[in-house]
Amino acid sequence: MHVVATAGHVDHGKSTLVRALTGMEPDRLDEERRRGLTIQLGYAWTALPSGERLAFVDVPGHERFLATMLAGVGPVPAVMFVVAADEGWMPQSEEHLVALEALGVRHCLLVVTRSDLAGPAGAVEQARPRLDAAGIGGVEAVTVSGRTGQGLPELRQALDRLVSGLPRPDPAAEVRLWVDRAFSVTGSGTVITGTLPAGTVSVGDELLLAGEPVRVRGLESLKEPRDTVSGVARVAVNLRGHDVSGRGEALVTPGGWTYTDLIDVSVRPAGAPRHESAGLPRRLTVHVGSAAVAAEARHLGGSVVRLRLARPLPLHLGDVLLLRDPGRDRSEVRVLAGASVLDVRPPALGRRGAARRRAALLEAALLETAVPGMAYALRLHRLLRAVDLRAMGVPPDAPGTSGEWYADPGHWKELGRRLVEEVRRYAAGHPLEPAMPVEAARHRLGLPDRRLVTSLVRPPLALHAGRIVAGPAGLPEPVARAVERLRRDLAARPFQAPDAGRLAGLGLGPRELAAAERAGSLLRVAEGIVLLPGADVRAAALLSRLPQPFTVSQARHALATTRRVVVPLLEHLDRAGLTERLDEVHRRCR
Ligand SMILES: Nc1nc2c(ncn2[C@@H]2O[C@H](COP(=O)(O)OP(=O)(O)OP(=O)(O)O)[C@@H](O)[C@H]2O)c(=O)[nH]1
Ligand SMILES: [Mg+2]
Repeated sequence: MHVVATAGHVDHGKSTLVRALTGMEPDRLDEERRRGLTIQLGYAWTALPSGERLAFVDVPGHERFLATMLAGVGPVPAVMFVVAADEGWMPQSEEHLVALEALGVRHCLLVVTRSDLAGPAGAVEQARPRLDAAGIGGVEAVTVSGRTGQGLPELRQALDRLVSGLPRPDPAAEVRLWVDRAFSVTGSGTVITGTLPAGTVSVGDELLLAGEPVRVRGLESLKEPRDTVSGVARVAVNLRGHDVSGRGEALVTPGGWTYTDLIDVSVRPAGAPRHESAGLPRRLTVHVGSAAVAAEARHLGGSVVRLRLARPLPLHLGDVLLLRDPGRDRSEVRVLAGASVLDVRPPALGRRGAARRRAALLEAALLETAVPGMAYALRLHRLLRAVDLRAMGVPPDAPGTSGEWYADPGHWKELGRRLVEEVRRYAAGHPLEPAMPVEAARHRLGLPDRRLVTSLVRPPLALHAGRIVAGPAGLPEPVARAVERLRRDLAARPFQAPDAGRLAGLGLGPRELAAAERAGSLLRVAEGIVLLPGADVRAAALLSRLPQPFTVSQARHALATTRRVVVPLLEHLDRAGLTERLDEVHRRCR
């Protein structure tokens, strides 16, 4: 099924056409029929010659009902633009066009109606250049009369061509159903209706409405009960657990959207050149989907504007908004601009110049990466969890940098570099325990999760018992790796120095070991006997628990090692002044 909205000047014959095409009455209110004027959105549907079903959202043309028109068009991907042959292009034709331009609507059919009253040529001539200017150029034009029915078969064919060219929405997309009507039905709770642009809603689903959990009790599409409906579709949803709420709320997948009242957007003035130099007023109305929300605008720089919304809305990066001046003189076009969402979680702006820097960052990110995309989101936020990316509308499709965390590649590299620096600085400041606790490193780098720190540890850094040691700086990669392997052996058995065979196997000769020692990643107690830095202090601490004085053999047992290691180690401790040799066999700790 497909959904198409109408657009066009008041009284140009939109509802008459919808009625003629569907046999259904889009103007349901008595007042509408009495005044011959659409006030509320109207809904009607038909089957096209191809068999495809097409639903219309019929909008009012009167300028006073622009907000209603926007609520109808907002969630709909395609438009039937109606111009009366006898009147031609009129102010609300222009206003609706500017709105479509701002909303980025690209799929359109031009219908010149009331052709029983005048020839269509003039209207087509006026409309064409306007549509071209709004970026909806090259659309098909059809001439009809809603009164005589002339041209209606051709219009049906043209509608079939229009909908067959529409992009296929993803049935697995996150649901966001903007409510255009809500009412309570005695005995069965609340019913909301809307245009589902993509995704799937099923009976039993647990969704959020205005941020509150609700359960889908029943579903209808085009008045038929359904268990499940995928977009694009008109749907009526019977909800459990919510009071009737009005137009402009959205029924959404939990976790699928970011509820936010602060956004940074990129603004494209609509209907240029009229507004090119006008700038934006401070107070605006923001339209998205069927919502109309008051907002305060702050120009940050370039095309970037920060909007504070009067209430939070469920948004994604890349969402298209329409900005309207709520208080302008009626004679002016009141749609000011289209805007696309650049950030749904913008940071607070502090000192002078912060706004300009922020705008520059957003514009630079825009140049380098596509919005909305994961790379773009990470460029802005540097580190995000999978759940954050999903809520921003850029769900990850690959494993994270570190568990659920995703990092901007440039930022991650920089963090790795800074960690080496921090660990070296820490080691210099703590000669007796040079290994830096992971938590201290997390704090220094300002990271939100310890796991990020451990993922950053790679040669020349290494992890031992919750601490990070700085390994050889500038060692050739194979040597650094071999040293790292040794360090892992030693972490488990700190006084069992590797034997000559193991060292040879790892390709660590005297030169490599000397370099590793210089870099502070190994301790050489004698030629060919290497331990971890700090092993000597640790050995002395263990030996001090023995009855004093102690023998070489007692030391060997206490340190769980061999004579080959313990003799040179004790001599090293003597030299370091940690132990003192009393005679041929006895030593004591100092
Ligand atoms: N002669 C003639 N009259 C038409 C035709 N289409 C509509 N009308 C008349 O034009 C008037 C307005 O028609 P509507 O269909 O209500 O116009 P609309 O565009 O829906 O108006 P709004 O919803 O208020 O913007 C009505 O009196 C219709 O009978 C047509 O093709 N030929
Ligand atoms: Mg109408």
